[in-house]
Amino acid sequence: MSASPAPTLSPVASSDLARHVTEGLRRSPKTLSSMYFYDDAGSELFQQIMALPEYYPTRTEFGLLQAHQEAIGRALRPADPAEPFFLLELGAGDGLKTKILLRHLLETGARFTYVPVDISAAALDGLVASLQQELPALQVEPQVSDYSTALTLMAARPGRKAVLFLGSNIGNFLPADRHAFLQQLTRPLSANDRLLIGFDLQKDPRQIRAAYDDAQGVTAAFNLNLLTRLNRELDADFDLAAWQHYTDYDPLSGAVRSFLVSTRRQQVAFGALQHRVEFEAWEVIHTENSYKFTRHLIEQLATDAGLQVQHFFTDEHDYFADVVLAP
Ligand code: AVJ
Repeated sequence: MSASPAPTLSPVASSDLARHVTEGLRRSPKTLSSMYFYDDAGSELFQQIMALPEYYPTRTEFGLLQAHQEAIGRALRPADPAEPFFLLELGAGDGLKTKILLRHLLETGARFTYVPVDISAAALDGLVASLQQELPALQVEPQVSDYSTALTLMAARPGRKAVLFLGSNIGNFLPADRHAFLQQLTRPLSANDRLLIGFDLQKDPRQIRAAYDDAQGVTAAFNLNLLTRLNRELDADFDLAAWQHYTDYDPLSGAVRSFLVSTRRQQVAFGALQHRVEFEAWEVIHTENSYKFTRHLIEQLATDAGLQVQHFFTDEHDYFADVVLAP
């Protein structure tokens, strides 16, 4: 439903792909960032992932926003209806989940401006067009920039800002980076502002693992598409037949980790980088982290970032949480 997350406050421009790959494949273990999954083909595959029977997060968060729209709307909007009100969304994607809240706020007479933020102008164009169709009364100010710039610009304007970061995109950060991200996010905000963050919760480990290793192989194709992208954009010669998707879930750390596994010893040439990379048989490239949270971890994270948990909304199975935070 909602597409491409940019798991950093200042996403690296695509021209920096070469530098990122050079650096990441020199490391041990070799690493590539999940933010490069989302080229056109990758974004299309992510749309398919969200519709998979095993991939519960999107439809769970959708249902939970629907069930709690009134309470969430009340928690986000200013008490004084005359106060300017900006709803910022970081990584809005197709906005399917956000439309629930937007529609509800419009129907209850809230006056506000929706500010979807994305580094991709194309992604925002699509969203704005669909909003004009479906919610013609909505005031939209799309913002093509990194998250940090958008927040700083908006902070200078008077009124309540409610910042949405849905879909458990926060799970892509390593714990230390997650803390830094939240601190940067919070710095430009004032005590009158609010955050609404989506967290996927820890649950049956088998259910979590299945969500990242679906029977139809769509998630595998999504992970492997990164190599297709490197073949195209960096003139690499990855033989896709010699690579496998592998994912595991560690219930102790709450981390789902995804890997691309080299099934044989091989060399890969990067035409654009003028160098080769060696892979041992069964060596892996670590491509993604998708952390799962507990209520306790979320409260700890909030405290560490100087935030207060105001509301903790969950679905009936406690699969997912949308949390309202205040500085
Ligand atoms: C969009 C980052 C929340 O980690 O669950 C889905 C991406 N990766 N299947 C996630 C993803 C593999 C997704 N996020």
